[in-house]
Amino acid sequence: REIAYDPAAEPPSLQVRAAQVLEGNWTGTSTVPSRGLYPHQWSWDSAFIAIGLRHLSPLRAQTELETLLAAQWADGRIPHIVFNPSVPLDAYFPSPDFWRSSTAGRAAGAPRTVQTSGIVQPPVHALAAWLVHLADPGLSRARGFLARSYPRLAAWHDYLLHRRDLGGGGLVSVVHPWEQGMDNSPCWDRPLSRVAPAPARSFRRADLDHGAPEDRPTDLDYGRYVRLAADYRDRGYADGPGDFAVEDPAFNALLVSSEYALARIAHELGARNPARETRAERLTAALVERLWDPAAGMFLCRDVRAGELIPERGVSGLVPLLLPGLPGDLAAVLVRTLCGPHFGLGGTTRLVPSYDLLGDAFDPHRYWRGPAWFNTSWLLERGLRLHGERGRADALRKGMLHTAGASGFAEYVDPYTAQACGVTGFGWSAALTLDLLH
Ligand code: 9YW
Repeated sequence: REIAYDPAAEPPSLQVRAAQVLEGNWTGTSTVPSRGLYPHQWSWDSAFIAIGLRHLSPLRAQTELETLLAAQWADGRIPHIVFNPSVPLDAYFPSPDFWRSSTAGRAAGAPRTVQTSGIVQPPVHALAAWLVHLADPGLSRARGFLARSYPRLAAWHDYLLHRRDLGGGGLVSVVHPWEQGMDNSPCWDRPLSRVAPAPARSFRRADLDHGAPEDRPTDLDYGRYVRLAADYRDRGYADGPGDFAVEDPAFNALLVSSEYALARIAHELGARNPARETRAERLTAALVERLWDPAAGMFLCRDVRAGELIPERGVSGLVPLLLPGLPGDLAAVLVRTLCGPHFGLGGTTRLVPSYDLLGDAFDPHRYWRGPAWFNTSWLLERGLRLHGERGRADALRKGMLHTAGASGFAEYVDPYTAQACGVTGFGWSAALTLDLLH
């Protein structure tokens, strides 16, 4: 008896499932992180998404970044959210009527035609643009993709380096936990404790319509996020000393990576700019000087207002492993910390937890207070590979691919059990899976 081949009986491959997530989250001009929870365009999500999308459609990946860059402010900042006008106002909080970019952000040069937030997110964009270009250089050249993106990316980096060096030591400060992208990391608890929260009744959280409250930030966290953002808005989004200013290792390391990428882009365009490489090296040196903590065996965040390092081990302090210019002895210590008891990689964990397994504030389910995320694991996989740790990089890659499929491309997972937390069908979880498969 012949057994008929029935393709429908075959479960779709991981690659096909990841592509389906990106297809479902595509709006025509960009990709939402999540249809329900995050129905607009987010800045660093789009950069990670473009890195995966380039394997499916280099054109869509270019478009993703171009849509984001089109919302850039005249002062150079790339906003952390670009709002989709067809999504109802109450679908996400804080909505455009909170940020009021086109009025409150007028002096800072907010665009008139699109509504955006007024804060920023980590600068992964030049790195993404370079990787997207490499996926199809012919198409990229024919469309002038790099030629059109380069001035915008350069202005973005200039904004960060000139307007955001609030500590005066050559590093960029974030002025809101949402800017760094790891919203409720225990690293922010101390600097945030100085911020008077906005009353809970003064706003309505839309995130709780989609996520379990015990997987999300608390109302007190949100009160402080709202206060900081409203104060910034009421100052016309002008940069200067505020209540919250933190130098973060991941944010600055991503800027260094993107500076190297920008140097390659300049070279490709025939506009060689050696100053860029020097800038990346200077930033790496400042990172080591200001944020390295030998006792912790990793980088820590600096509370600029208090003038001290914050004694909490967050995954952000491992991300500088990504840097080619990192002194070799520091890279070796970082790998030891990553694989030691605080992060457990290869021992108790298969993906990198967002926070110290042994820390007092550790919680395996609450957002950035312990769960493992795909973007940070992807960055560390690259870092391990760069520093010759091939076996560990391969194991992390394998753990990520397995977990991505088993969790339905979860937003984040319990670092011990890999149980899915937050939403599924999450944009960068699917995109970075695709990237690892190539
Ligand atoms: C928010 C979209 C964003 C990510 C952040 C993550 C979360 C909450 O979702 O932010 O309302 O912006 O912490 O890193 O970019 O996926």
